[in-house]
Amino acid sequence: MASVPRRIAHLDMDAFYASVELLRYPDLRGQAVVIGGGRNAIPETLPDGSRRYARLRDYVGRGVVTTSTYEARALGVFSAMGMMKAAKLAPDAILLPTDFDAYRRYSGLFKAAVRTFTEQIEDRGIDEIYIDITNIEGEARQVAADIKAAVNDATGLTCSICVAPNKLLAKIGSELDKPNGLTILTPADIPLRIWPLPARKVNGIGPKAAEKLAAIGIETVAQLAEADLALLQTHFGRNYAAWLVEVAHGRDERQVVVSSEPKSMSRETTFERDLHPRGDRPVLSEQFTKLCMRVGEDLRRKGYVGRTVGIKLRFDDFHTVTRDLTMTAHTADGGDIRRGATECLKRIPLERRIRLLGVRVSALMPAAEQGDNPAPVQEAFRFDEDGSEDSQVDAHDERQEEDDRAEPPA
Ligand code: TTP
Ligand code: MG
Ligand code: MG
Repeated sequence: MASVPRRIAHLDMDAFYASVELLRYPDLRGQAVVIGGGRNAIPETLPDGSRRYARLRDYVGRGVVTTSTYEARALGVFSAMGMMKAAKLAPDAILLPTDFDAYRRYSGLFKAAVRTFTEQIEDRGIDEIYIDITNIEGEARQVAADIKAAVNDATGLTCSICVAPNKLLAKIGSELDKPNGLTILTPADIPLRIWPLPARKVNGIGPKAAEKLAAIGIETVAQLAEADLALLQTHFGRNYAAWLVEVAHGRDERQVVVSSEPKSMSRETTFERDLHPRGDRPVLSEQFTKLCMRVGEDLRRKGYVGRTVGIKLRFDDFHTVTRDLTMTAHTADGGDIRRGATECLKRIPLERRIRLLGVRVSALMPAAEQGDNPAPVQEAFRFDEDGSEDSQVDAHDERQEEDDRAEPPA
């Protein structure tokens, strides 16, 4: 049975962090702006209401540029460049601090806007996704235009989209007409639009492989497409050589992998020595607060809010008890989580030393889908049977040990 040709879109936000900042500082539109400063790059509001911005030339330190506006790129300033080096190229560029919470929020907003078209979305990071639009009715160009409009309505930001027969081409294509690009690639476009590109534009050909390719005279995708398979095999091994030939011809069968939503997020800690519920109360209380705050940070970093707070206690005899409480509204606030967790804690008789303490928030939803809900108020308590076993951790749980701190996503 002949299968329907797939239509895979890759969407990538334009100058993402910088564009989010311009929503907040619209007076900077059209200027060279660089994101990556610390606290001392926070703009100063003058008595007359105008703002004074930090300039790149005043920057001292070892920071790197996270991103820059297209105006700054025209001066040679790009992501990952050292800020001092960037200052030499664009001394008058405006410098702003990074605000990951804001970028995460807008990331959630644009993804939620795309989800109104389809659930067939693969999350590829803070500002990009693959979308399988095969089953969305309409011309590819129209579907892409509709998605771009929905993203713009939800965020005020522009993105670039390429629709292609597979992920490989869609990813390459979304860069071709940036910013605000809308690109359609068919197999017939490969010689004209893909082959002239440097080989490193292919996702999966990293700087090292590109260097090795250059050493054997292969700079462009076209040269790769013409290369002798045996030659590639001697330099790259059978598998990678075979893959190189496939990608040079724009072939890729990978499916869009729909990202599963986490069911809960939790933090737990096992104490170095078992703690006494009264004698060690100050330490316990401090650890308890810390866990609640950490879970709140995890939720905010990943862009979720949750409605059910749970705690877990393991005693020195390894007996484990859990309790949870559902609140009236979703939250990602450490203080709210602590209040809920404290209610849970009150329901556990503390008669033995404590070995482990854990805090979990479940009943999650993306923060972007939360309206302006009122602060959560406790509504009802739900108690597990006394002496219940450690609750099963769901396969999708974003579970992290206390000392295993994840870095913010790049
Ligand atoms: P990109 O999508 O690579 O870049 P961009 O959105 O800024 O610009 P473009 O229009 O070319 O897509 O990365 C998304 C965000 O990730 C970017 O705004 C900042 C951050 N980032 C870093 O922090 N360090 C980096 O080295 C890169 C490349 C990006
Ligand atoms: Mg981008
Ligand atoms: Mg990107």
